[in-house]
Amino acid sequence: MIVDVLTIFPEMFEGPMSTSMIGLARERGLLEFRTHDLRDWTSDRHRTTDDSPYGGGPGMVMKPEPLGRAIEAIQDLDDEHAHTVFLTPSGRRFDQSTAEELSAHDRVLFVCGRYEGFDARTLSLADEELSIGDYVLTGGELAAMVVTDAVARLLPGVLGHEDSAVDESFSTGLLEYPQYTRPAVWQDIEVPEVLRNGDHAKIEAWRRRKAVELTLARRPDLLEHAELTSEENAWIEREKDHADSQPEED
Ligand code: 6GU
Repeated sequence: MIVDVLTIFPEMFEGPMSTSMIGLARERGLLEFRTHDLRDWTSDRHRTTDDSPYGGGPGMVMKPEPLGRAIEAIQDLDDEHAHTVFLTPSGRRFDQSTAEELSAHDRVLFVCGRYEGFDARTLSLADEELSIGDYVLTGGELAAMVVTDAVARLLPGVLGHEDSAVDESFSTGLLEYPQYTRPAVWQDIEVPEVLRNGDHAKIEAWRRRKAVELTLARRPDLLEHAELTSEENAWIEREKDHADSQPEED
C-alpha cells in the first residue's frame, strides 16, 4: 500500500512513522509512506497556505490553489488513483471498520488541515472526510498518523502473528479480555487458575465471558452491534436486571 500525506508539517511524521511496526512495514516494503510539503505548491514569496475567511470571523482558512495543485500533482505520481481523505473534525468518525475499508485501497492520500479548516470548494477533491473523535486537534497531522497506524497494521505481513488482528477488541465488536503473563503471583494477585490449566475450551469460554462482562461495564453501546449467542444475551439481561435492583453507587 502507498500512503501519501499532504501537510505543512512533514517533520511531525518522522518519528512515529519510522518506529516499531510501521517502520518495519516500510523497511519490508509492505507500506510505502511519503510526505509532501504543501508549501512546495505555493506561489508567493512567503509561501502562504492560509487566508482570512470571507464573511469575517476568527481564524484562518486553507487557501484552495496550493491545495488543488498539490493534490493533482500527488495523484499523478502513480497510475493508481489515490483514495483521497481530508482530515477534519467535521468528517465522518473513524473506527475499526473504516480502517478495514481503507486497508483495501492500493493508494491513500491524507490531506491535513490546519487553521479553522478547508475552503469548502476544495472538499470536492476528497473521496471522504474523516475525524478521529469528538475533540479538536490543532491540525489533521496526528489524525493522519492515527489512521495510518490503524490501517497499516491490517496489511498482510505487518503483524507477526496473523491471528492477532482477528481476536482483538472491535473486530469481535467486544472489548478485549484481560491478559496476563508471568509471574503467576504479582503483588499478592494471582493469575486466574483457568488460564494456567491448559484446558483450551475452558480458557476460550472464560475469555469470551470476560470480554462480554467488560464491554457491558464500560462500553454497553458496543453490545448492540456485537455478535452474541442467545445465552450471552440472556446473561446480559440478567446482569442488567441485577444492576437495576442494586442501590445506586456514588
Ligand atoms: Cl481529523 N482534525 C482536527 N483538527 N481535529 C480533530 C480531528 C481531525 N479528529 C478529531 N479532532
